[in-house]
Formats: sequence, structure tokens, C-alpha cells
Amino acid sequence: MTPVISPGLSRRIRGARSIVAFTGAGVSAESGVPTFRGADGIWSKLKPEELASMGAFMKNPSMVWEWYAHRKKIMSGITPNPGHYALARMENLAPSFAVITQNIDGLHRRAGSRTVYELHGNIERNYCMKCGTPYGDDFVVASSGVPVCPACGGLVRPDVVWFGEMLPEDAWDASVRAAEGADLFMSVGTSAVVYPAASLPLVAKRSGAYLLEINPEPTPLTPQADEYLQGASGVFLPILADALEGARRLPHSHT
Ligand code: BJW
Repeated sequence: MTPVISPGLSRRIRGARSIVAFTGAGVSAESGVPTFRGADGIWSKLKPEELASMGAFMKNPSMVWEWYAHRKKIMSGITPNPGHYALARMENLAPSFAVITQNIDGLHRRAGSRTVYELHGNIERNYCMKCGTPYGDDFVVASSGVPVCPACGGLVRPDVVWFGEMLPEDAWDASVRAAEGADLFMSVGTSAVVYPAASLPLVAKRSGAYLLEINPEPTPLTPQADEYLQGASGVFLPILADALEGARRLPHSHT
């Protein structure tokens, strides 16, 4: 049976001037990207601090690169799912719309979303830790083992944000502004445990936004949410996009 959303939520979506979608690994799960936490999460087997930190990289760059090479391979073969496409559709319908994502897979842009703030970087980019030279994946794939910068001999790393590292300033500032200005803030497919990203739904709520959460499992954010839709993003986001599209069509149906 297809889930439905309440008439109240439909009205709220139609009336929203500024909508923000804050996304996590769950949004890409239906594209075949494993999540980090939970029963099927990558990190149910591997501890994050052993892989996603500068300390781990300096201690064992080959192991960390092996992990990223494996994930780059998974991500090169995936496509956006109905959840990503629904968010891109919503951007074309809402007066103001932004995606703030913790995901590094680039699927929101590939689905057609234009206003996307990537808080944790992007796995398709790499750079030299010593001189900063950027490298594409062709260079990384052609390197055997740990890629080394031909310009300066420094180690090349993926352009993602590890534990203990600052988030990219531009994306963070834009995300805080979007959260403060949102009247509907949707937290979708994230366990909401990694900070500072996880503070954004609360920033939005404090600034007056209606906080909607979509996730098959409750999270620490759930008690704070004004409404919780328990289920997959690929199911609920298309329903929300349809509700918004209904708003667009309404004036025509009356003429
Ligand atoms: C579905 C679904 C379906 C399944 N549909 N849903 C305060 C207290 C303690 C520690 C800290 C603190 N503040 C900061 C910290 C440190 C740390 C932190 O937050 N640690 C916590 C774990 C406690 N934060 C940092 O270090 C950050 N930097 C920072 O704070 O800088 C300031 C600073 C500098 C110097 C010193 C000290 C501070 C940086 C965090 C970087 C996170 N990076 C990673 C890796 C990125 C690269 C890579 O991918 O390899 O980002 S960690 C990982 O977690 C990744 C994700 O973006 C992030 C969030 O995970 P996400 O997306 O929520 O995924 P999951 O798997 O957790 O959840 C998936 C959800 O989907 C689940 O809920 C499912 O139920 C659901 N789901 N199917 C919808 N179909």
C-alpha cells in the first residue's frame, strides 16, 4: 500500500517559501551505496576512526586508500534514485529550495539539483596534501597503491572531510544561512549523530522552521521533529514532490 501524507503536511509544503532538504547516506541507500551505521552500514564492520581520519591515513595510507578505492568503484556504477529525482523536481517548483548534503557521491547534482551544499566533500575529487594540486579519479586509478603527487612527492588524498577536520567554510556558511531562512526543513536519511552537520536541523527549528524527518529508523533527532515519516526516502520524497506539484497545478485547474 502506498503511504500517504497528511493534508496538513501537504498544505505546509504548498505554503512554504523556503524549503531545505538535509540529506545523509540513507538517501543514497536505494542507489546501492552502503550506509555507515546500522545493520548493513559499512562501519558495522570497520571502525570510522580507523579509516576516516588524518591519524588513520598517516598511520596506514594504503589501508585507507584501499577503502576509498573500493567505494569509488561502487560509486562509479550507481545512478540517482527516485528520492534524488524528487528533490530535483521540488527545486523547480518551490520559491526557494536548497539541498544540504553530507553525502560525497555527487548523486544530487546528477539528478538535476542545482543548489547543493556538500558539507563532507566529494569522492570524485582528490588533492595533494603537500602542495594542494587537485587530481581527478583518472590519476588515482592509474596509480598503483597510494597515489603520490608528481609535482612535489606529497601524498594525494580524497577531497572529503575526515573526523577532526573543519567543514568547507563556504558550504557551511551557506548551509547555516539556508537553515536559518527555511520554513520547512526536511532531515532525510541521516542518523543525525555527526556534528556540526547534525546541528543544522536544530538551527532551523530554533529559527522557526517546521522540522520534518524521513527515516525508516528513529534517530536522536526524532523527538525534536514536528513530524516524522517512518520509511524510505525513495518512497516519501516523490509523494512530497507530488504535493508541491499539485500546488503549481492548482491555479490552472480553476481557470
Ligand atoms: C534510510 C534509508 C532509506 C537507511 N531512506 N533513510 C561533539 C561531541 C563529540 C564529538 C564531536 C562533537 N562535535 C564534533 C565532534 C567530532 C565529530 C563528530 O561529530 N563525532 C560524532 C560521531 C560524535 N565531528 C567532526 O570531527 C567534524 N568536524 C568538526 O567537528 O570540526 C571541528 C573540529 C576540528 C578539529 C577538532 C575538533 C573539532 C567532521 C565530521 C566529518 C564526517 N565525515 C564522514 C566521512 C566522510 C568521508 C567518507 O565518506 O569517507 O561523513 S563520517 C560519516 O558520517 C560521513 C557521513 O556524511 C556522516 C553522517 O552519516 P549519515 O549520512 O548520517 O549516515 P549514517 O549511516 O549514519 O545514517 C544513515 C541513515 O539512513 C540511518 O539513520 C538509516 O536508518 C537511514 N536509512 N536506508 C531513508 N532508504
